[in-house]
Amino acid sequence: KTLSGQFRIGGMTCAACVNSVEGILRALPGVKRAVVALATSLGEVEYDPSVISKDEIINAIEDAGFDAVFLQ
Ligand code: 9UX
Repeated sequence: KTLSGQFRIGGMTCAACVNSVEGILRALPGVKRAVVALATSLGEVEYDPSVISKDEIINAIEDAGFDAVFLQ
């Protein structure tokens, strides 16, 4: 099973931030795909909910010093 989630990320001010957040997300177990856009501050992940939860994804981003809120 794969779910798709979109979230808004605060605190990204350059392209290296985007690469950093994408790298963090893609390294998480259960995350199959992650794309982050600097212009819109939006991220989209496809993940396996039996491996990782939305809260764990949010926490990983916040642990790296960014803000994150799931939209759906
Ligand atoms: Mo750019 Mo992001 O110099 O934390 S990497 S602002």
